[in-house]
Amino acid sequence: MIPPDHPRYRSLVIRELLAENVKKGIVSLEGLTAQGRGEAFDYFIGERTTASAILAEKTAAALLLTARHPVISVNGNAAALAAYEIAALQKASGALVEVNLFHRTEERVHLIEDLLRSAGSDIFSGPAERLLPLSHDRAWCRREGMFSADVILVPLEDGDRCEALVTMGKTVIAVDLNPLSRTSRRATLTIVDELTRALPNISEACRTITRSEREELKSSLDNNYLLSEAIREMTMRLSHALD
Ligand code: PTJ
Repeated sequence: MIPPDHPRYRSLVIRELLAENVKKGIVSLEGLTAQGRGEAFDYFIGERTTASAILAEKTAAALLLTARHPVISVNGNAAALAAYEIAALQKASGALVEVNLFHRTEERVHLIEDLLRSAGSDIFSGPAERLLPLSHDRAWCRREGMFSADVILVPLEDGDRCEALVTMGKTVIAVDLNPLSRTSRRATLTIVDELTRALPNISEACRTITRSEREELKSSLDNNYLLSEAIREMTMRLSHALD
């Protein structure tokens, strides 16, 4: 039982949620380490959405809304943390939602699809093929789903697949609290923000940005700028941590 007045209440509740989802088979054990790494970077950024992350989130909305075939790729952590936020983003952006896993078993795919459906997403499922140029199981996807996507949103991605998707000519939007990760540096656009803060902001931008704003946001996209701003924010907070 976590007391609601605990100063780290939210963080502890999220840890418990992930641990419960490990027991259900939705989150992989490795997913807990990924969450821990994310939490550390979230401390550095002040556990808030920065101005540069807001810009990245609006740009993500512009890319999703103007895509021919946008896809949201979901893994175990993303489903456990943000099933409702994913459903809302699907509604706001019109993107397909498809499960893609690093630690892949058919059983996990079905459990995650069921969780997403129960939160309101329409899942693109069915038989997958080994279509992406990768030696691990993230290669499995659907031909009419992420294989054909032009814009793909990848929360908590691994660097290999991000690189493979970019090499295939896709526009890759990553959500990753670590601005130094290979994923962050390889993606077309990186949102350095916590997933449950980032997704509602992208949905909100999908509902509010105008057509001309979409074009402006796309043409001024500069991922190196966004990453260096995130690193600048973290450095600034670290250098004033004990003030
Ligand atoms: O469910 P599976 O089998 O597909 O496995 C998924 C994991 C997350 C285990 C897999 O993709 C993985 O190992 O990811 P990595 O390589 O640890 O990368 C996760 C990245 O996401 C790290 O850079 C973390 O800092 C970041 N991260 C973790 N939690 C969050 C986050 N970024 C945003 N929001 C979070 N909640």
